[in-house]
Amino acid sequence: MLDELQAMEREALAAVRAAADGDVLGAVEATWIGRKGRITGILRSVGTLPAEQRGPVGQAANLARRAVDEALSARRTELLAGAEARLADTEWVDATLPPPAARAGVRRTGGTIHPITALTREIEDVFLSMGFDTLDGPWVEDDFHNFGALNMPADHPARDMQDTYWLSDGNLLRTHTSPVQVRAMESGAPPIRAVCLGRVFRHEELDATHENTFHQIEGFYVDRGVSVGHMLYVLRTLLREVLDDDVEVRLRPSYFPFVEPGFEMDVTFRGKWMELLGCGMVHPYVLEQGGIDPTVFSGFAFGLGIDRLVMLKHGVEDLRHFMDGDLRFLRQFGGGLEG
Ligand code: FA5
Repeated sequence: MLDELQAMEREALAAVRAAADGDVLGAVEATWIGRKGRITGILRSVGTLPAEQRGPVGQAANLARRAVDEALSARRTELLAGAEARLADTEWVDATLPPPAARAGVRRTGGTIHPITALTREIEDVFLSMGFDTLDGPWVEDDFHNFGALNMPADHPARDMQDTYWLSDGNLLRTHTSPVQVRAMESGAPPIRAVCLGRVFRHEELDATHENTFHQIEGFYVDRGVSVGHMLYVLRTLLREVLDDDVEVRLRPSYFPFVEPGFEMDVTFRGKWMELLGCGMVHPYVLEQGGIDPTVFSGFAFGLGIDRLVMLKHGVEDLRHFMDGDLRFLRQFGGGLEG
């Protein structure tokens, strides 16, 4: 029996060495040390042997089993390394070569940063440098955050100023970024100094300065002793950083239910005034809705149309160009990704 085991071990090891791939190795394993393997069979039969043979045969069968197992693992590693080496030989690329189209004389272009994205990032940088946080808010809003908490209860006429896309579940696509003010006040205590930049949606009549999907930046600062002076400083800094010096601006009183007093800021564009933003001191009711005591704290807020600022910056006469996806138009803005 011991001789037979030795012969089996030799035969099994030769089969392992000769195996040329993983499938053959699997078959060799099954033949010799699998559940129904020949060496396994001997191990199972040890109990039926005469008592004096059990020890030596059991030990020899275990050793043979281990030797075959180790040889299988070593051969597997060897085959894998060989396969990887072959892959490296056949699939290598020279990453320093120009792409095939360029080699064939075809000019390939990469993408460009969209002008709205580029300005959004620029504005974020300006506010980060002034110590503001950037916040995000949901596009699908509820009535309370978009209107109610902003002092526009149901049936308030000011709701008509923002034609709303209502959803069948009673929620809506946010019509402005102002709900983020409320969310920020609900979740944090003053001082709160933050901006939110993002998409807003209105069921608008479209023209050169009105889109139905456009972008706003909401900025707000709530603390003790915040005044209109702070607001003007921040707005002036923003406009100075992103626009040319010669843009004329004017501030005029205006009405938004969520600020008191309220203003609008216009800029000159192509010889006419264009409304750029709404702003004012956060209404005491809104502070209360956000859980902030209006007898102790005050704040300013503003909401600016980013698309209109991009028009101004690049002298584009119609903001609808920005969203209609014409690559010939968008490529003019470069933005650093052109290939
Ligand atoms: C608001 O949306 C207020 N939430 C702004 C605000 C915030 C006021 C905080 C006070 C305090 P308004 O509807 O005016 O206000 O829009 C703000 C700016 O978004 C406008 O000045 C304009 O630049 C831009 N805007 C408004 N409607 C459109 C539109 N349809 N297309 C492109 N830009 C628009």
